[in-house]
Amino acid sequence: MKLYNTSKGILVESQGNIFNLGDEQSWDTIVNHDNLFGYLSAFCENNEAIGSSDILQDYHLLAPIGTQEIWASGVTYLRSRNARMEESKDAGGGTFYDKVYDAERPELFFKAPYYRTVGTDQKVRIRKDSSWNVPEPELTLFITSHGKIVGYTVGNDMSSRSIEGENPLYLPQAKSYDGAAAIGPCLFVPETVINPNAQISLSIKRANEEVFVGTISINQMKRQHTELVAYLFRECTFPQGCYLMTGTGVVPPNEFTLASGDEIAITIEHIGTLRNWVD
Ligand code: DO4
Ligand code: MG
Repeated sequence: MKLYNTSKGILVESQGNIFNLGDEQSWDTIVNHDNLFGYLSAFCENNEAIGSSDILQDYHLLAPIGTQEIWASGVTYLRSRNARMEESKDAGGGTFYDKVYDAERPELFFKAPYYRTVGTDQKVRIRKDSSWNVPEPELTLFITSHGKIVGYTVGNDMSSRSIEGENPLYLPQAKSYDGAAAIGPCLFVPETVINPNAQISLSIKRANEEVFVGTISINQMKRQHTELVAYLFRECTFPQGCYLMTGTGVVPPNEFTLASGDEIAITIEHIGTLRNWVD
């Protein structure tokens, strides 16, 4: 089942049909159900579909978010650990990233509030004071206020590698700025957990030519999703639930940096494609 936030209301896609959840409820109240799959299934059973999945093309999709915060975890894949060690070796980062990859406590950081987040087909940004920029394609969890993972979306953790590599203490500036987070195109709400063999793929095009492509399977992640959530919820409450990006396992080569106009497409099996352009 998939939940879409659109300019004309909130839609559910179930078995090839689209249902409209109406205007009475906000995104925040709809998604914060510990049994979101059961809640949406009951809605679809008791209401008429407004059409087949084809009608989605007539809607303008918004980011699947209300007032939730987006958090992120890092260095959860070996590829990310190696890339960070390399970029920050002059700042002594070699040992920081190695340690966090093996430590019991994961790296968690605040990524973005909803107003710094964009949806599919919108523009992401690179910082003007940054010379080395990449997208980070990440499976993103939706967690209810009780700490239950009930959905998944595709996330892009836009990052400045020059700022992060200069000094690990600059991480918040490398990661959090206007247009640094993208999520979408929908919230995927399965009956059980997402298939661990699901593939994440990243394609970057410049003037319609593919300049980078990479894939990783989510089962290559070092940590469990529940482990990340347990740490995040230790000392933080999230009245409307929250999003958590789970880290990247796809990193373009060091000589690559994003440019204005680049098209970034991130696809996660079962969820869909998040497509953004660099401003
Ligand atoms: O510590 C740096 C950020 C790591 C990150 O964002 C990732 O691994 O995805
Ligand atoms: Mg990341």
